[in-house]
Amino acid sequence: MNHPYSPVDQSGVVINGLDIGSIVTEIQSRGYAVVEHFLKDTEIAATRAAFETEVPITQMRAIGTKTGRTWRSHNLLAKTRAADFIFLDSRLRAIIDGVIGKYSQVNITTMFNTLPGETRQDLHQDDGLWPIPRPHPPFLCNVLFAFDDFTKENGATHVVPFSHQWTRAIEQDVESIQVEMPSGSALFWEGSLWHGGGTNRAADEERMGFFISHLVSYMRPSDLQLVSVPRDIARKLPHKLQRLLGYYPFGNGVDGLDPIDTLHDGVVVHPDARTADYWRKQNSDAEK
Ligand SMILES: O=C(O)CCC(=O)C(=O)O
Repeated sequence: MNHPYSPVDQSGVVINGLDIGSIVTEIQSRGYAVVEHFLKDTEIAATRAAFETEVPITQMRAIGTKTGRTWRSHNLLAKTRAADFIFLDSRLRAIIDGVIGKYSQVNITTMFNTLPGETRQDLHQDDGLWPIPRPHPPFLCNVLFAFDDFTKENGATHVVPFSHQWTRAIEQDVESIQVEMPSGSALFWEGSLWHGGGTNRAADEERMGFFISHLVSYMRPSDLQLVSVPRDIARKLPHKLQRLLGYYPFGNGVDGLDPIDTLHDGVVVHPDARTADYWRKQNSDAEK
């Protein structure tokens, strides 16, 4: 019998006309799969409007670029309710279940907007954050929704097919392909796949995407310390013991903040983050 936390066999499963089993097989074998028309135009428009007005953005630099021309906003589930329906979409859930198991958890939520002039990201592996020797079972499954058309011109994501099975260190000069896809498409990949955003050479086209990373449920304490120890107790513990409970800055922490600061002040949105209109004005002032 399969372990309850293992990937679910989705062969033959079809949801709303989408062949989930084939997509899972494609992700497992090639490392990625594209589903066009995953989101409707109306859904994209509504979510984009919320991302533009409700979601404070930090100008965090993309991996391997120093231009400041990628806007990023993490911690979206704390910032807007506009995308909840996407997380809960039964097709999305079934694909993730098929790749990493049905008790997965949200790892990262990011809205990003790659502006004209952004340079190419380094190829990277999203599961490289964990020092786990390769090959290993898949433990991350990620999806990137295209809000704008992704084209070679505006920097469509580079992927290296089959690289999720490779055990060697990433080579930046390896041949890659750019995944061009129309707005509303979903690009899924297994966390070991070598990939990265491309150069945005377009004169005036932004490339907005919405990224959700899923992690297996079992990479966490069996007694969930962060929830089990009430915060008013945790706040009074020695610093080292707070770290041991899980209040440590791993990855992006809490919107780029140290979780131990959030434990004390409750702040979950980076104080430098501003909504898109602020950054648009900054950019246009800088161009004058
Ligand atoms: O820009 C893209 O298409 C991919 C983004 C990405 O992989 C990242 O920011 O880590």
